[in-house]
Amino acid sequence: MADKAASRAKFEGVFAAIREELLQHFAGEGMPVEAVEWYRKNLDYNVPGGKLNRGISVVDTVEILKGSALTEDEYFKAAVLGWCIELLQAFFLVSDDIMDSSITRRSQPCWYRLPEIGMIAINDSFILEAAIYQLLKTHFRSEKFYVDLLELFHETTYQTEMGQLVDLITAPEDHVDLNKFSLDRHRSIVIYKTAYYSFYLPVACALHLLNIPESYTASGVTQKPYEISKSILLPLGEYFQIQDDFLDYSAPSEQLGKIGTDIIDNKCSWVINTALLLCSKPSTPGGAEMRKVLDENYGRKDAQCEARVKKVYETLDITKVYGEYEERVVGELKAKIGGIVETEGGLKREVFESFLGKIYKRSK
Ligand code: GPP
Ligand code: MG
Ligand code: MG
Ligand code: MG
Repeated sequence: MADKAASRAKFEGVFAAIREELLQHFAGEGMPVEAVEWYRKNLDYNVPGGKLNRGISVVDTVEILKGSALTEDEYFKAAVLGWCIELLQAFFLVSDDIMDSSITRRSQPCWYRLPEIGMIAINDSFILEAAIYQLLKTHFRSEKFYVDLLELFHETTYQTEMGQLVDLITAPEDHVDLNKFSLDRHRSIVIYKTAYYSFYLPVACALHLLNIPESYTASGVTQKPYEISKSILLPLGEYFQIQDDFLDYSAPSEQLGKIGTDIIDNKCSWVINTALLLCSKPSTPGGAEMRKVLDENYGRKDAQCEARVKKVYETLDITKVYGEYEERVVGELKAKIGGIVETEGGLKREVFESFLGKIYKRSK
């Protein structure tokens, strides 16, 4: 496989073609030039500037599973699906930043924060979502897996919205109650709001593109590739969102490209849940006092309150606890991946090793 920078550059090259295709169709509907330019700016500002892990994963997974170089057409189709996932992500992030009152994203102001954009960002996020189905129709309408792709994108969107709902109602702006939080609640939030679309979706897209069925028998073994992928990718996605939560607290914003808002936003993050658990342990010196500090300062729109919460996190050495969690979960994931039975034309362990390699010890 090409090196990382080269594979990113090739994938980015496809974006230009996709953008022109979307804009041409939009202009073809008779939209005024002003609207075409608005749409162009929406796409350029919100779609290509991230890590592109999700989109590139579709291409990587198709390459690994095929086991030989892709034809130009195979590459292009995989890349279109990859960009559909990046469009889905852009739709989520533009709207998530409004809901989370975030300030910056990908080292630039959030789209809704631009004075000329404001709440038009809500409609812009809808258009980013609609672009997915426009692309799927243009490129996959005649494939027998077309309906599978439509259902996959619709279901994944719904799952993410379910997770977002639970994330938001667990973090009301005007009523802080840390008793509502738990690591179980956290798990259900993150599996739904992050893991399905970030991890299962790219692999499921690749499996459909390669016409791999839901279930088949090879060498006398019944294989369920989608189910097996899910059983590894959902816990992997949980680990990824725990990293996101930890970095929200610990990483400098210049490195992260976004300013953490979880403490101020009263979020049910892995960090606060871990802190609450540690405070409740009789073996933690000063646990009850620290719990009181958390109760009085978490979720307040005040930088000093935020600093007090961070001080408790430091005293509890959350960074060390996170490091231990990371080693434990990576060991468990490696064991799960090692248990995959590889068969001709089916899943390969390398698909999952590649995902794990991309996120292990990430710092942004
Ligand atoms: C990430 O949560 C979750 C999403 C981006 C899904 C949003 C879903 C919608 C239906 C809008 P986060 O708020 O922790 O992400 P970040 O830290 O990047 O803001
Ligand atoms: Mg957010
Ligand atoms: Mg959010
Ligand atoms: Mg976050």
